[in-house]
Amino acid sequence: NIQNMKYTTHNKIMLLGKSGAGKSSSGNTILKRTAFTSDMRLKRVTAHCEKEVGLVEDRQVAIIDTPGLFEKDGNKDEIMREILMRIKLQEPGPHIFVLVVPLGRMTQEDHDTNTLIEAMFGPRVWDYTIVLFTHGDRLDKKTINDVISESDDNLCNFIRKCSGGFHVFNNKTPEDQTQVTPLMKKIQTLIALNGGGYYKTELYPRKERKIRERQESILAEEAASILKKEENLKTKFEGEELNMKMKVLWMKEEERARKKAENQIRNRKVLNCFLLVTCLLSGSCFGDVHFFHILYYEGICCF
Ligand SMILES: Nc1nc2c(ncn2[C@@H]2O[C@H](COP(=O)(O)OP(=O)(O)O)[C@@H](O)[C@H]2O)c(=O)[nH]1
Ligand SMILES: [Mg+2]
Repeated sequence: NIQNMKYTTHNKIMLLGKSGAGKSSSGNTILKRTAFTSDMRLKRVTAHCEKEVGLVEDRQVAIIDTPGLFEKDGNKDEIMREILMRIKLQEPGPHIFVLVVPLGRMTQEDHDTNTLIEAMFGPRVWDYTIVLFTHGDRLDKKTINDVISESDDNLCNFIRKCSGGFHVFNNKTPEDQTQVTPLMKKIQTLIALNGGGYYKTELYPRKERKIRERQESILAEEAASILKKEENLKTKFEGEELNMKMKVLWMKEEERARKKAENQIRNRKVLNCFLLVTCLLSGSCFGDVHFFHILYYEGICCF
């Protein structure tokens, strides 16, 4: 119950969007400090997901900054895997996705970014999404509503899909907290609309769901040995240091379990393809409904 209390007061927000959109800067504006590196010239743009916490209007908020989905020299699949892997099984997933988009016309790259996000998290992702426009300084004398009402159908249709609506930030004036307050209100409304829940395993696409379920079984099978490692840490450390060591232990165990789950699923797929081809070639199992049934329901069929 203590855990539940912690989770209900703690809002976890994941920033998504293409590189250079203003994710790190927006994270900094929300947290009122330079929590994430955002200077593009340093070439130290976000390569891994980073989590930072802070108090925003008396509410504990955790922000996860992610690598841009169109990072130069970045491998798209690797970035997607990095983002998915950072959403731990042992902690609740994000309550909200904030899709960061620089103000302007919707480009093909924006469209492709949205396709990637949906492929990664599944079609329900938009129920948990707020669009955050950056470069509010470009608005001049217009309001964001003026810009949206004048914009093309693509953008309007896309915003319509996102249950949290939209908001605008000028990250050049991060001290202006009057822009953060309405965003936090929109986030609270959307969290309420989703029943206070976070983005959970059931909402992911089939492949990711399978990996997560398998990963959970692996962790359950290995619970005794992980418990032993925890006990060992408890004899050596205490307080905050113990907490840190435990977190690192779980991070490593989860990553190991994920790799194992991915390998098991891949191997089973290969094996089943092999069995299927063998069967078809020998002609022995035509009409063997049971065999196809197993393949289909295991979700490992490759046709
Ligand atoms: N003028 C202006 N520049 C911004 C704004 N938000 C971000 N930037 C700049 O855009 C660049 C990319 O921002 P960054 O936060 O690193 O983008 P990320 O790759 O999505 O994390 C940086 O040089 C920022 O200073 C904004 O609202 N207005
Ligand atoms: Mg960044």
